[in-house]
Amino acid sequence: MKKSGAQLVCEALLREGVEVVFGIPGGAILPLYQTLPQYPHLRHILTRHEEGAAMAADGYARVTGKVGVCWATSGPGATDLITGIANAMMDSVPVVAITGQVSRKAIGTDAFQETDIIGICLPITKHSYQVWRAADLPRVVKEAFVIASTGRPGPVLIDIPKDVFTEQAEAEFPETVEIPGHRPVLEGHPAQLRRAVRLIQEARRPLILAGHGVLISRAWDELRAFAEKTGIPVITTLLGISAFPADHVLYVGMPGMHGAAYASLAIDEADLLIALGMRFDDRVTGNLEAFARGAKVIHVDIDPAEIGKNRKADVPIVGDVRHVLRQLLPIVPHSSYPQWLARIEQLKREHPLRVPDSKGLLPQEIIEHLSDITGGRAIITTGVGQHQMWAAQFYKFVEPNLFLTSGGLGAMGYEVPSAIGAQIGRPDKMVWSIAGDGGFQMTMCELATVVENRLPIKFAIINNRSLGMVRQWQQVFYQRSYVASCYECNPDFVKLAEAYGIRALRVTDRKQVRTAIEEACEHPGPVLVDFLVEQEENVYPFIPPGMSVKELIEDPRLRSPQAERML
Ligand SMILES: Cc1ncc(C[n+]2csc(CCOP(=O)(O)OP(=O)(O)O)c2C)c(N)n1
Repeated sequence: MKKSGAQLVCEALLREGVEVVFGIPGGAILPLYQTLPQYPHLRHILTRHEEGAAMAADGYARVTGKVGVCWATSGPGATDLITGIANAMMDSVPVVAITGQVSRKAIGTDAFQETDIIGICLPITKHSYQVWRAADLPRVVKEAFVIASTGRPGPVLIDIPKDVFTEQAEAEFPETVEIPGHRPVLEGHPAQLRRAVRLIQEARRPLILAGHGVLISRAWDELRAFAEKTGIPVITTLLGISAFPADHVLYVGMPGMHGAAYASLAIDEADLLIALGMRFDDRVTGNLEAFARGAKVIHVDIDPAEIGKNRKADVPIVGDVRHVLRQLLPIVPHSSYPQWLARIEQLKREHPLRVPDSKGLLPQEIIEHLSDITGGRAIITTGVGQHQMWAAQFYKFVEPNLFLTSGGLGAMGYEVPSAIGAQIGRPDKMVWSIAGDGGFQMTMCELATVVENRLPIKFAIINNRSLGMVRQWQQVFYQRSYVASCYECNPDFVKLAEAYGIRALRVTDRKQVRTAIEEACEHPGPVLVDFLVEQEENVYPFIPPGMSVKELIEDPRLRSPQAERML
């Protein structure tokens, strides 16, 4: 039986197990929209901006481990998806983005709302398709899902001309597809595994560096078993946070530019790094030449291109972290490193990460209370900036896969839409969006999406009336020359939330923090809390870009004459 291209797309998506699509309609994609009523099991979430649709699909994918789907019309609809697609690329998140395109005969004529979205997206997608025959749609959708979700995950774009949506075609839905050149290696090579075990046996001060790959491959149980059997302490990168429980004796913390000083110092003293699904990003390493000079490296990654890219690996292991850990578990020795752990404890005592004294309300204490009240079990999303770093430092995640943040791209505006995707993917979980007042204003139009879909998301605006991280850099590197970083005009976020029908509270004093958070947790619907915090608070510690742990600036209020010298 012949079907329209639009019907073929919907059926192919349902066959991939898709339950929800985020998007906004427009001329070129209208035939697909008008077909939706025939497919009631395909839930459509109408966002208020296409960036919101792409980032919600990303959040949904991260919490569920499934492919997130978003779509948009041609031209501006498609270009609005770009930040979300780039974000999924940088953080290896499986997303399929479908864009409507002008009709085939109009392509290349600068037609109304025509954009070469394939050309634009080439460097920020794993793969891109433009489909010229409706009959190809089932195979293309199948391939797109395979490419997005296997190997190192990432976004795939399918661009579909309007008249391909309406074309009638007879088509088969393939069960499997062959994609030339796409053969992800899952198992580690046995000889390399044996070499890794030998290095582990020789090490005196080993560390595990757990990255996003641990969460992507859902290897948190294996990681825990591996750490407990070998006795090796665990450091998590920003995107690896919540891959290992923060209350575990072997947990050290996050290293790097704004990581805990003791985590960076431990790396500096380590003699072996077991890097699992992480890529030695510059925010972790700082100056590569000075990074972990005394350490050998075992590097496990599913993407062979990552191994040796930034840091030479003594033992490269190409494979899926979960598979590799399962292979390693029976062959690694039972061990413990009491002296090494004692040294790390000493570093923690000497370089503490704690809320400094202050008269005014501090973001750090808000996050500590939030962590305490939610028991470290809420899903936390953030934007980018100071609040993101404080959330990473002060929220103690005790369950796996709870932290959603824009790590690679560093895209402000991620905090609200990713929370929408997360709450739809995990309706059983409490979701807190920790937002900067800057980033929140980039996608706050999605509050309407929250209300329309009855999502009980809680928003904590860390309101410093500024682009805090920029202001901090201006303070440190540009002698307090605050150009365009302090807001003279912010909306009244409480009234704004109320305008959307969201319950809202304002907190100006530390005495109100706990009750406000408790009230928000107890309320069955969405709640926004506007926390008015100190404007000039800084994130510490701070390793300036390109520098090493030797140049680490610590919070002058906590100690460190070195920090005072630098400020
Ligand atoms: C889309 C986007 N534009 C600009 C930046 C550069 N940038 C990084 S942090 C930051 C300030 C963020 O301010 P806010 O969201 O209020 O968070 P805060 O740092 O105050 O916690 C800016 C402008 C960015 N990361 N993303």
